[in-house]
Amino acid sequence: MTDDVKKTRHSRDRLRSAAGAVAGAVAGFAALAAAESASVAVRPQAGPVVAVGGAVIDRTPTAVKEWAIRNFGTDDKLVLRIGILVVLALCAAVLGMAALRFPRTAAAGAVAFGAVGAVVALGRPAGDSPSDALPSLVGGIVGAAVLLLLAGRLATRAPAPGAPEHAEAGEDTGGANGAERAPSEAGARWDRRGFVLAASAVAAASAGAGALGRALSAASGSGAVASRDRLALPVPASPAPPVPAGTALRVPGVTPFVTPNASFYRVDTALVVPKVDVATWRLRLHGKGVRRPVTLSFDDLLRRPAVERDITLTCVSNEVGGPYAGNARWLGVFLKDLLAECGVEPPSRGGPADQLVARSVDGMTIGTPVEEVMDGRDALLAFGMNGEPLPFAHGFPVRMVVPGLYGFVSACKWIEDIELTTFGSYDPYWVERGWARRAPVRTQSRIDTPKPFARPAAGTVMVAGVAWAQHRGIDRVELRVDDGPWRTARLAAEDSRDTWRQWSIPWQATRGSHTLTVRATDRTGRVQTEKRTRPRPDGASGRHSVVVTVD
Ligand SMILES: Nc1nc2c(c(=O)[nH]1)N[C@H]1C(S)=C(S)[C@@H](COP(=O)(O)O)O[C@H]1N2
Ligand SMILES: [Mo]
Repeated sequence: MTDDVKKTRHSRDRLRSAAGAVAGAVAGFAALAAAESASVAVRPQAGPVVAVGGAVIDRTPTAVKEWAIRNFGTDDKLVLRIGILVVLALCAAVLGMAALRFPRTAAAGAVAFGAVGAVVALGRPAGDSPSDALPSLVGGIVGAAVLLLLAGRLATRAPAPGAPEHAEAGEDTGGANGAERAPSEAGARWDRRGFVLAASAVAAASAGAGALGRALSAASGSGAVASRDRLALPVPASPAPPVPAGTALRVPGVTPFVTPNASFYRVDTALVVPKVDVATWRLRLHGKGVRRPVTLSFDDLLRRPAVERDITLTCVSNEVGGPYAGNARWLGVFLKDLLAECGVEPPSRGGPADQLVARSVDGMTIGTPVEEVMDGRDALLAFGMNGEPLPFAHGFPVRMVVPGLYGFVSACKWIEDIELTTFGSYDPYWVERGWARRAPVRTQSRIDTPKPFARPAAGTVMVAGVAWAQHRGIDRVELRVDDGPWRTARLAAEDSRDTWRQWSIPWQATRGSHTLTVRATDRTGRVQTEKRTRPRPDGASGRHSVVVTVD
């Protein structure tokens, strides 16, 4: 054999391996399109990407989760999805190359992948219906079929005696439905044109199925969407006290006093936002010391006096100076009244339950101290947010909001169950992952303007931001420039002790680089600590600093 012929064969083999990888990728794409379309018929959460993604989220070590939130912020879910797709594509390519030699084994591998997805989907919260296994199984089978089909196009056949060695295209190689084939033999040929045609056809069909699936899934939540559109919010029997004049300072760049729904931060573990139809929604209240357990419909809630309150919500994962805080006008009903009607007593009056565990339709569990919920603060079962029904992303139709507690111990979205229990006998989701059982909001203050590394001109620079210490209230905010003295900022009027306060202070900026540091004092007289801690387990502490260069 001449060197030239060897080289030709070698490159032909390489081309065939590459085609194998492409076959795998196409099969993977087809599998995914089939599975995701099938999930429309079952439920969106049963799709393999969402199911596996959810399982990954639940099993990710907290340190990695914190790192992801720090680096990707609310894009973390997108990054996770892309990561899953990349891993899937790599595995598919490997299966495709394996299919060159062992088509049936590779096809079995594809089915096994589907089976793994099915098991994961069944293990997801609310994945108790066997139909949740369907999308992944369909995907696995479609993937296997496509793999066999394309491997057939790639199968080689020894040249007929006397046939020209380099004839490659235009022959029918007969498919891979025969025995496992031998590897590329000397002078072996494969059906290049047939492969390209088949692969393109499958890819096009998958893209079509994927697009159709997307369109259908957009339509599938339409019952819930319509129920939200139809919802007329009740007029509050107890309206929010009028917001005093002067809660909003006129300083460009300061965080607005009320956070519009569209820009309200979102933190949750849901890869697909649950879309619950109000008509079928129920809330069950039961457990230790509940003398009269109830199951309420949305209409039952509407029959109770509606309460409207301004409450600032903050996330325990927020780093010092971070964005996970928002202030909204919530509309709902008092949770304490409902509990009292069901015969619940707080622990201070002898009630046997000290923890209230809220469960959501997506299986989240959030534990809140019964004492705090019943101590007179405005703990709400909320259905309205800034004058509209809760947005789906923020918990439609009903969520909890408790002033003074971080969201992970109080603000269950898409709530469907409340169980009275004890801290000793049950650890909810975040506690199992190393977060605190009890977590009152820490006093925090943030510099919104100037931004880090801004280059303001020398002269008067307005420094401004917000400070919060929900349910205690903010009494003072001070700013320090470099190592200078603390100077008291002007505080905007207080709406309530459950809301944040804007602050501002003019600074005579001189040329050069300067560090601005802020600290707040709450109504108990405690100055925000300078001790820096990470968010875990019960909220970041420390003071926010911003470095600017004055030109
Ligand atoms: N069902 C459900 N509720 C949830 C969560 C979640 O992951 N799932 N996250 C909690 C956390 S950590 C916070 S800070 C708040 C955030 O509420 P938001 O997304 O409306 O701002 O929701 C809480 N309620
Ligand atoms: Mo949170």
